[in-house]
Parts: sequence; structure tokens; C-alpha cells
Amino acid sequence: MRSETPAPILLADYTPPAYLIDTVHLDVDLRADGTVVTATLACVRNAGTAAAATNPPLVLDGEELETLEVAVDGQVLPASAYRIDAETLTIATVPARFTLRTKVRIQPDANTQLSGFYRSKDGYFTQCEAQGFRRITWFADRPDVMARFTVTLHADKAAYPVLLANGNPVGQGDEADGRHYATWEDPFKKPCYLFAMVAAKLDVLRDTFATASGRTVQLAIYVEPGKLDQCPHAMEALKKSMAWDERRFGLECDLDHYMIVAVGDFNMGAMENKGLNIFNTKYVLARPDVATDVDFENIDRVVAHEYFHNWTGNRVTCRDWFQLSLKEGLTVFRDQEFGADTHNRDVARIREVRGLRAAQFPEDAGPMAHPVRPASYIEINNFYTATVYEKGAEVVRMIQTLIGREAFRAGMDEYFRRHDGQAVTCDDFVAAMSAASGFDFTQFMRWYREPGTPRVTAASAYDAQARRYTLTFTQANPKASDNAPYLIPIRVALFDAQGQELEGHSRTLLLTETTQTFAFDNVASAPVPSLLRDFSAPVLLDYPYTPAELTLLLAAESDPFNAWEAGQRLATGLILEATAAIAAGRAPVWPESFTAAARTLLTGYEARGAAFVAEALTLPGEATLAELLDEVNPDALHAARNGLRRHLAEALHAEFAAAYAALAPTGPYAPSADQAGRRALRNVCLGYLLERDAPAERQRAQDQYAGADNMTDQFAALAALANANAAARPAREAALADFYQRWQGEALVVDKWLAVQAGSRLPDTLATVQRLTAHPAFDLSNPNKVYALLRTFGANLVRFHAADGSGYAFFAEQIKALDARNPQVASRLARCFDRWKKFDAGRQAHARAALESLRDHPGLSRDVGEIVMRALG
Ligand code: B3K
Ligand code: ZN
Repeated sequence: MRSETPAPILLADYTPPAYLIDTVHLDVDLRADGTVVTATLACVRNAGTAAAATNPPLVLDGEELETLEVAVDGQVLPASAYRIDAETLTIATVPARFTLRTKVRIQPDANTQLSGFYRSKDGYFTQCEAQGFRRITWFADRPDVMARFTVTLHADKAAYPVLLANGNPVGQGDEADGRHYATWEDPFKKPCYLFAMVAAKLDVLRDTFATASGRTVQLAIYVEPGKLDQCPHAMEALKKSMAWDERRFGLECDLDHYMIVAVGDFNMGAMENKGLNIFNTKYVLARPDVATDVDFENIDRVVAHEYFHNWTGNRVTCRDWFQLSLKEGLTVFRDQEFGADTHNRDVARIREVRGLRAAQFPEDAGPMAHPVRPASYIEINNFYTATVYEKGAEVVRMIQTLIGREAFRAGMDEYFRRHDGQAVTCDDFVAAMSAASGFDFTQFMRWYREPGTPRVTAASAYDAQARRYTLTFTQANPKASDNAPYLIPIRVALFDAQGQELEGHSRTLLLTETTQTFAFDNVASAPVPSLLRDFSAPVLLDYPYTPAELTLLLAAESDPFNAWEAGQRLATGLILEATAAIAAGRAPVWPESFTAAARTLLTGYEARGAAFVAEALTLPGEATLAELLDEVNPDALHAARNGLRRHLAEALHAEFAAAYAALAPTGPYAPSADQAGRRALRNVCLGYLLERDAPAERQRAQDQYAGADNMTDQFAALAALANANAAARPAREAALADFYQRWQGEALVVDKWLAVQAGSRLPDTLATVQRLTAHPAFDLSNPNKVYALLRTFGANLVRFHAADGSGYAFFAEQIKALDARNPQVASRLARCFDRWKKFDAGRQAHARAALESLRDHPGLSRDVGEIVMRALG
């Protein structure tokens, strides 16, 4: 049993730092018995604080540091002059301005958490956000302490020829015993979470970028030796991002050197360290034969995201970690806009919302619900969430919707004019937007403050006599702290019965009351409303649409998001009805009108765009559907969704086959939006075709698998086979064996192989996953492998939530094993339990037992502890 629960950190408790640090000199000496870090800090009492007059003690953060020496102004302190405990170094008396020198030894080879300075295959790397810098040296590890850093690294030259840190190289040379050194100087003040250093053996791809003002930035991407041919796409993405940020926001790169280093062991996607981004290899390496269209697009987005942080996050940073969405929500919004501009805007928005509904809405409805700006946390790493990132981006998007694109741009200019070089809050960002637009955001701030997804219910009335149409909206959010209404922008258009959009009636309604009515005059007949176009606010919207109205919108709506949404609503209604039917032992019914609508989409893909049709023919996912049910019967839901797929496959067999043939590739592969859209639709067709238990369909998938010249098509065929019914078993096993054989040397492709098996709907998936944990391809110390195999399984609704609790029990054991090495990754896995209370009593009993066994596990980390505690509630 845990002896104590750590106390939460509260936003309300924020106080400015007692001491600031102007400059930092780090001398980092890599040796076989550990790395010695000598830090020289120019410290000064923070005059602006109330405590300044009281001569407060100096308290610095540190974790797992072996302290060798502490000196103030050159005088080595006796041990009695300072105090060290598990997390802090305290020096009771220091002058108002002084130089602190500390010497510590750290053990990067033993650092399995991958936070701080750690070993990976090709050398040593860092990850400091949120609180990893304290694992390197004693420091005020908080984002409102910003310092100028100079770093000298010393290491064996043959083993670690590449020595990097933030900023500009200012010196390098050889040392005795085959060693060498390099010194880097970062001209910008930064919080220590943006610190990075690398000592490794890596290959490099170089390029340059000429900025709008005519400066030249040296670009470099460092990767594991032998992988240079997988770098050009990331380099192009970087240059595209740099040009886009100049065009759209007038933001130019402020650096002489911009480096990206790819590392195979990394807890998350990538990290925006100033001038020295460190990336998970997953978001750098790509070649058509090893990366899919989605991989290529994700690389564009992540490269852009980290680059955009250079302004939104680095030049202007967060005052404290509660403000995380200040940089993350804004930067996700920026990378979304970049993706929309450079790929396909229509499909980008659809995918964003699909992602939001699959991850953020469940989070907001579950035990981890928190505001975009949380008010408290136990472990900050648990708050790098879909709410802070994706809902945060929706909040920024709403600001743009409310004031318009031009005023939004002016607001960004104002934000940088006011706050360049500062550590600020979400209020500061919104105040700049308000100053630039004159818009009053007082009510809007509720979006930052409250957890939970608002539910908006709409009703309509038509008065033929007055030719007046009215829409009445009611809003509620049971998770909020009170009943006050949100400011919700709702984009609306009206359509006539023929599917013509009524001119002059497309508006953005500003819902500010709990219940509010909006009138449309001069409306000739009762219209069909299209509500929440482009998903103008992150809400759940209920309106009593008839299937006929939805079918009309699916066919006629020019806003691609709402056309897609109409289709999703139709499918959702059918699947939920079928789920209830199956649970009650009845056979589901599939109306002909739905099949007809799907047929129209499929045969009309040239006009509507293949990428859109691929999205429209993809049914809502099980996790998203589960949120709509009070009690989830995962087997019935699974059977219902697959039943509809099977029904479409039978009814539209000829159309799927024809589209599949017509969409065959005509030229060499390129990851362009157009080609990717065609491949996506063709592979959706393949998936449906394989729903039929026919040897010819299996053969089709096998042929595609064998003949594909790119990973997108090869993997789509493998995935279709991996999910195919019992009769396809031999074909499935053969393809899986071949795939592993072929790609076992490419770590990222092996991840796909693990994931496709863990996500499979086959009934024996748990046994497969258990077996794979012992396979040489799996490695509990590599986060990508853990995410591919275990998190994919945890997201496999029907298999993870098996009625006998076997999925839960297995998972709890894996989390325990992982927690001992890497609490951040373990904690992410623990989130798979979030929605356990949505299931029946039997499943709940099993889930509770698994969660309690975690809670009672000796030595459980603060990370997993917080998740488990909230889940058990
Ligand atoms: N800022 C990093 C995330 C750091 C996560 C720390 N647990 C990546 C990003 O959002 O760009
Ligand atoms: Zn980010």
C-alpha cells in the first residue's frame, strides 16, 4: 500500500522565483564511470519579489545527482553549509549576487527513464521538458528562470565524434587520450527545459535556408549511421515550415544553426530545444518503401510543430507548467494550419475532429478530465494531454473564428511585440488578441478554466407566414464548476429541400446564453440546417436530424467537414441501433438509403475527391461510439460496426471492386496529397472487399501485398489480412511472417508489424500480444515498441475489455514491469484504463482489481500513481 500520496501542485500557489540565473556555463565530461557536470551559475536575487528583502535561502532542484562539490563565489562550501535531500539543494545564506559552482556525477547509462541525459544506441541524448534538467545538474528547474547557456562537452572522439548543444559552435579541438571537446554558445536566454546536448556517432544531412530578410540558416539533420537516405523528406518539411511561418505569420528563423537529431529511444514525438530539436526517429525517417503516406504527413506536421515552437514556446515561453497550452495549443493550431495549407484542408479538418473525438472527448468525460489550463497536478508529465494540445488548439482556432484571420494575425504580432523574451500566461496571449481586435474575451476564458465538453442542443421552428426560421440552442456542461454559459461560435448554413444552400443565411452565431434563439428572415420554406460547420467549436451537438436530412447534407453540403459529419451521424445512428439489437439477440437492419448514399459517394469520388470519400466511407471508431453509450457492451458494438462494414461490402461489392481497379497506381510513388488520397480510398475499398469471405478477395490482398512498391499499399494489404476472418488465417500468417522477415532490420517497420497484430480484431489477439512480449522484436525499454504493441492493444476496445478481465490483468502486470524503468511511458499505458466505468459490473470488477493491484504495488511511481488514483476516484 502506498504510504503517502504526494501533494498536488496548485496554480493558485504560484510565486515568482526568489533567485534568477543570468548565465550558465556547463562543462560536461563523459567518462566510463559516469558523466561529470560542472555548472557555473551567475545568480541574482529577484528584486521584483516580496521575499527579496528577507534574504531567502537558495533552493535548487536536483534528482539522482551525486554531488561532488558546491562552491559560492569560488569558495568550496563545507558540507555543513548546505543541505541536500531527495529533490533539493538548499544553501541557507547567499549574497544578493553570486556565482554558484556545483560539480555532480550522473549515470546516463543507467537512466532508463529517458528523462535528463541518457544513453541510446548511437550515443547520449537529452530530454529536459518538463523537469529533466534537474537530472543533469542542480538548477532552478522552472520555465520562468531564463538564462544564457554556454556548454562544453568532452568525450572519446572515435566513439562520439558528434558533440552538439544549443546555439552556435564557438570552439572545438582534440584532447589527450583520443578525446575531443566542443563548445556551444546559445545567444538566446531560455528556460532549462529547452536545453539539449548530444554526444554520439551520427551521419548528417546538411542544407541551408535563406530567410526573407536575407540571412542564411545552416540546417542539419543527424541520424543513425546508414540512414541518410531516409532524411530528405524531413529536410524538405523543415524548409517548407520555415517559408510558411514567414508567409503566414511574418515569423523568421532567428538562428544561425538549426539542427534536428533523431533518436530511436524517445518518450514522445519530438522536442523543440532551442536550435537543437531532438526527434523520435518515427518523425524523421522516411522512404517510400518503409514509410506510409500517413507517416510522411505526420513528419511534415511534427517537423513544422517543433520549428513553430521556436517562436511560440521558445521566444515567448510559459510562466509555469499550468500555462502549457499557451505554447502547445497555439503550436498545434499552427501545425494544423500548415498541414491544411500544404496537404488537403478539407481532409485535415476531418482528421483533426476524428482525433479529438477519439482521444480528447473521452478524456474530458473521464477521470483525467482537466481544463485546458489545469489548476493542479501531481506529476506534470501526465498533463501533456489531448486536452492541453488538441482542445487547446480548438480554443485558439475559436479565437481566430471570433475575430477573423486578419485580426488574429495582428494579435500574434501584438503578442510578440509585448512578450518577446518573456515567460507568460494564457491570459497574456488572450489579452494581446483582445488588444488587436477590440473583442471582449471575458466570457471566452471559461474555455481555459473548465473541464468537460459542453453539450449544445439545437431545436428549430419555421413560421411559413412570417417566412421566418428560428434556431434555439441550449448549452450545458455537467463537468464544469458552475452552470454559467460558454461563448460558443456556431457556424451555420441553411439548405432547401433540393440541397441548394440558401444565399445570405450562412452565419457564425455567437451563443452566449444558456438558451438563446436566432432568427433567419425571408426564408421561403422550411430549410435543413447545417450546424457547426467546419467544427467551429469543440462541443457535442444534438439536433433531431432525420436520416433524409442527413443524406441531403452528405450529398449537398459544400463544407466538407459537415458533409462528412452528416455521413458519420447516419452511420452512428445505425451502428448504435444495431448494437442494441445484437445485445437483445435480434438481427440488425441496414436501410437501403444508407447503402445508396455510400454508393453515390463511391461512384462520385472523382468529383468529391478521393481523400474525402475515403474519410466518408470510414465508419466512426469504436472508442468514439462507446462515448455515446451509457453502458458499453464492447462485443455487441464491435459486432454491429463490423456488421455494417460487411453489409456494405456485400451490397456494394461491384462498386468497391470497380473503384479499386480504377484507382490503381499509374506512375511512380510520391507522397503527394493527390496520390495519398487515391491510395487511401483504394485501400478503404480493399478493406471492405476483404470483409467478404471469398478466396478471390484474399488473393487480391495477397497480390497487393506482394506487388506494392511502397509501404502504404503493402501495409494496407497486411492490415486487411491481419483483420480478415478465420478462412484467411493461412494467408494472414504467411504475410505476417514475410513482413517480419523482410523488415526486421528497420525498427520503425517492425513497430508497424507489432501494432497491426495488437490492433487486430481476431479473438486470440491477447494471446498473440502476450507471445509477442517475448519475441526478440519487442523491447520493454524502447518506448516505440511499447506504444506499438501494448498501447495499441490497450486501445483495442473489444479485446482489451474482454469480459473475463484477462486484458486488464495482463496490462496491469506490464505497467508494473515498465514503471520500474520508465514511469512516463508506464503512465501513458495506465491511461488505457480511463473509461473502465463505462462497462458492465463484471468488467468493472475485473478492472477495479487490476487498478487496485497497481495502486498497492510497492514503489509505484508518482506518474502512474496519479492516473490510478484518479481512475479509482
Ligand atoms: N514539448 C514537447 C513535449 C514534451 C513532453 C514532456 N513529457 C513536444 C512538443 O509538444 O512539441
Ligand atoms: Zn509542442
